[in-house]
Amino acid sequence: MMQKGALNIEKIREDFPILKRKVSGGKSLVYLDNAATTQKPLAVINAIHDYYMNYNSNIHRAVHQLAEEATLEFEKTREKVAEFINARSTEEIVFTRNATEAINLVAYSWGRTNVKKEDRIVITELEHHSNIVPWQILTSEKGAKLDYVGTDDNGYLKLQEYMNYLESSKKKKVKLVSVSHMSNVLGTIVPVNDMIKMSHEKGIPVLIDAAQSVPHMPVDVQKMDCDFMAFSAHKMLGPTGVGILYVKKEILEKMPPFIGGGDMIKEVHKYETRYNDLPYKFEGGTPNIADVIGFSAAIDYLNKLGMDKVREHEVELTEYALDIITKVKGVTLYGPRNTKDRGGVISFNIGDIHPHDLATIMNDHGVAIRSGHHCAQVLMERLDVAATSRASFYIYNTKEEIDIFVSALGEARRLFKI
Ligand code: C6P
Repeated sequence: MMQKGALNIEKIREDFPILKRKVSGGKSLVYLDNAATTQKPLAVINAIHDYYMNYNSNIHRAVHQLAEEATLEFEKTREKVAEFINARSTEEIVFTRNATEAINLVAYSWGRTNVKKEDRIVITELEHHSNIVPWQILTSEKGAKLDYVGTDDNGYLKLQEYMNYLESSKKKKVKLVSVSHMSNVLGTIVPVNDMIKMSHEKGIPVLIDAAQSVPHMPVDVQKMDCDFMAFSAHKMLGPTGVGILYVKKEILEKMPPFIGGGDMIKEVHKYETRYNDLPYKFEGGTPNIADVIGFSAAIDYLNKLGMDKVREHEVELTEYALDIITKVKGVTLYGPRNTKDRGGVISFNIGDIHPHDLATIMNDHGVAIRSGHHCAQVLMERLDVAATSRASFYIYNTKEEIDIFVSALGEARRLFKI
């Protein structure tokens, strides 16, 4: 279907072979689980195929032609990532396995050096487990404490609480703020620019979990001025197994290594090692070469569309979806209503239908949504629910697909007599 708005969806869909497949006994696939992972365009699949077919080799080591070609392509991705988020240099871009590992790297390396007994780390009730558990591990090891900024009933952060934590930072010794840019459950876009400014006024560094923002809107780390940022390639058309950690160079220079081994060293002697330059010091062992190279094609694809257009398309879809879902009897919606403050993620419950039952009925209609706690159990407790259903959109989704999704919701209501 030709969308009126920002992107040529019909053309985009041609690039995603998986969208042509049938599921659940011949139904067209309606893929609305993009916050979990996105589908991959042919360009990404082909780039990985090309690497294995034509220049498979380890990188940064040998001088033979294949190794040089692989190293070149791998490092090209780093340049593209730096450009995509406007980092000052490629030295600030560390490849990890995923956003989770990127946050753990900071907790392990920076955290273990800088966080001491009685110190505080400020996070929020919106966080994914990846931005909670590493800090729990660190604070329990160090005898430090975690503080949670609460959320109001509309899914916004309570900024006064945040300010209170910062105000009392002298007494409480806040060492780090770590916050999600966009909630994977509520869709809330957090005002990180203001929060970073406030935190920096107190000399406190900030980590941004951008797993749900970098794939969906323009993000500029220099404008934002965050100190650390983590995100995953697989949520932005790229392959699984590639995460990105951005760290300001002056901070990364002072961080001890995370994983010791090959490639992260300059010289190793019996009892001492000289570490490699940035960012290689943080990339011990053979990395995920094929998928980093595949990620390059994903960045090219998004750049061609334009991230402002990606955001515009998702706003249009979200507005459309919110408008009709609100009218479905028995629906409870979570998160901000105003699309200016939220991304293309819609969490909801219908009557007392268990989200897993609902997702199963959706599946019978070919509609893939996620149900459960979404790795955000602290937020589930705050919402006072065990689970929600969640539909999440991306560049290839259409209003027609949202109609199919909503009509399947109607079917579920009829089945459960709601
Ligand atoms: N959220 C979801 O369905 P990884 O798994 O490391 O690539 O990403 C972790 C992560 C971190 N922060 C946020 C805000 C996230 O949404 C995620 C991943 C997926 O919501 C899988 S649980």
